Amino acid sequence: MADLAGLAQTVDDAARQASAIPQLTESAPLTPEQSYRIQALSVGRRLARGERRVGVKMGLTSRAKMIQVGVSEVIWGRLTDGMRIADGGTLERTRFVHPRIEPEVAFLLRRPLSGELSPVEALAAVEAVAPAMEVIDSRYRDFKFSLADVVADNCSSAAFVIGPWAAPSSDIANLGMLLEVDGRVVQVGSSAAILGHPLRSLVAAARLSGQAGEALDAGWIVLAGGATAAHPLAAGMSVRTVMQALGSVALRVA
Ligand code: OOG
Ligand code: MG
Repeated sequence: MADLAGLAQTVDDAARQASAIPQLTESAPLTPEQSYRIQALSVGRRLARGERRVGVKMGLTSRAKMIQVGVSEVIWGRLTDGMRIADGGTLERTRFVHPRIEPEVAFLLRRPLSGELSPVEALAAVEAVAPAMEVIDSRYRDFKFSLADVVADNCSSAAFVIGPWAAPSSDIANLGMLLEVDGRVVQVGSSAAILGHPLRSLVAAARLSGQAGEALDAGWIVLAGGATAAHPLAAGMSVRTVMQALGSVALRVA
């Protein structure tokens, strides 16, 4: 019987100390259920330290992301307020192992969501949408992992930044986006890359989180998943995502 609490402490300590660890599955195989349990326990350690749960992140919802990390299954992780950076704010490079950044679409929920829904039903629970970026930082050496490892590591989530909120009536089906570093474009994409439509990612979030017994809550944020491959971060960089119709979101790396 795997020591799930011990493994949760291992990934949580690695994140806190910004030190890379070997993949958990190098020591013993993990089932998907066990890896999601480790994730829940490690985020539970954050909550016990005073962080507050603020939502869900979806992962590997675009082909670009699946190809970059070599895992092709939609995954989900848990967001806390401790991961949030203000728009235009600063990220301390030294707090992370090997951070990367990716453009995302964020949803803000006005009411709880859970179970099997149509995109139209999911949209009815959306208060607002925004351009966003996620900083991912696998705690595993060389940013390499299996499906079970990345899930246990809260799907590499490290930080996120949300731009200006817009009415959910905005058409988000196919929004062009640019990821810029110091004013230079490093990734180009479209929101259509996210499962064909970012609302499908919200539908998947409601289903998967519901299956885990955690309905998406009113006031929560759902990150729909990177629309392009992620870009490595280094100290001194200014990073911005510009999204058609929704505007831009930025951060600096100190
Ligand atoms: C896994 C997390 C994937 C996304 O947006 O697809 C993710 C990783 O790339 O390390 O956050
Ligand atoms: Mg992401």
